[in-house]
Amino acid sequence: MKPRLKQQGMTLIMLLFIVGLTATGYLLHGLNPTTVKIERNKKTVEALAEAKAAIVGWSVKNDTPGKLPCPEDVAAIGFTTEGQEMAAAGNCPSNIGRLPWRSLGVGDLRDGYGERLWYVLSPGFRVSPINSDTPAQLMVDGVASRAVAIIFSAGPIVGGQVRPTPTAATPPDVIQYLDLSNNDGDNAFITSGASVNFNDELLVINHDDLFGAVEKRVAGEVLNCLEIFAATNGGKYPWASSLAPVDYIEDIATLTGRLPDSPGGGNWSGACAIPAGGSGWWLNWKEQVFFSIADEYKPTGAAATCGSCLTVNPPSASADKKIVVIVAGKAIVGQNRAVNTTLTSYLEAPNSVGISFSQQHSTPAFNDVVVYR
Ligand SMILES: [Ca+2]
Ligand SMILES: [Ca+2]
Repeated sequence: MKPRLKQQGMTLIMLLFIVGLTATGYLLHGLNPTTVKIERNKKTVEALAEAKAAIVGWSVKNDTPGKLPCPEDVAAIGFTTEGQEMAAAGNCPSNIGRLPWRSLGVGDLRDGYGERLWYVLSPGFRVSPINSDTPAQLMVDGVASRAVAIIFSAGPIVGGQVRPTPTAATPPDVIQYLDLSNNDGDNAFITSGASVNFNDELLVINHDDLFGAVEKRVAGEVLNCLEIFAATNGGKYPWASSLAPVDYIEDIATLTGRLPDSPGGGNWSGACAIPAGGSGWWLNWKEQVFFSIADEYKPTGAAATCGSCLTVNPPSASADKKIVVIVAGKAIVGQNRAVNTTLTSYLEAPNSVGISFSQQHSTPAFNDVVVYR
């Protein structure tokens, strides 16, 4: 090889070496501990959010709206049914355990450390009555009634934790995953602690997260039942049951009140979600749901034109609504549900007057869920 060519060859090798070093540098930079931690945290945050949406969705679609699933059935670990919830007609054998990912339809959901998520539900969300006034009983960081459920990412081991591969015979022990007072079996949880013995990440499902969605479903089911009734009754709706007494009997000439158990003297349609005789899941809700019909669409009305119907403002000042359905939401400050014979115990102005109505975002001072046609 000529000296010049040899020199060029060496230069090329040096160049490749430098390029290689630079590339390795980028790779090392890509895997630096901070970046890895950010990626792990991102995956954990996404998994927690997906689990939360799935739990709320499960409750909304349940035959008993507002009910929460039990944790994982540990007897199914290692079997094709792994990830299903504990079977329980009423209360769960345990309120804390791993997320029942299969029952929730989210796949084998893992946090940023490859661990399955954990989950705890509040007492009171398995056995009727379950409705807007069912209180959240989980305390978080000393705040009472903070959560109806909590989802946890356990993170890697801390302190003296040991995690053998879980099996049905040796199910995962909460003490080996959740930390400090999060694993002591009571209803109080914490979101932080000294890093040498605490690394749990928590996502809370609060009362509004759950019931904001559940109440919309209930309102929709009721409106659907009333629409089905009208479709087979000349476009006209049933009379309401007056506020007092609370008997769910249709009262002639009553335009605003609760739903009667026997509209028009019969049952709600089999195509509608309210069971015959006003029973089943509806028992949990019927005291908290009201409706109002426009005079034109009462049983003795003409059902011809909405010249002067009901107003729901916002969204509109037009008196063009045939029917309004309102789910009360939980009692707000000043409302006493023990007094169940007056609208003001349930609804906020102007809905509490029962003549004209308003649809608003939920706030501490207004939480009626209003739907209409
Ligand atoms: Ca932990
Ligand atoms: Ca209300």
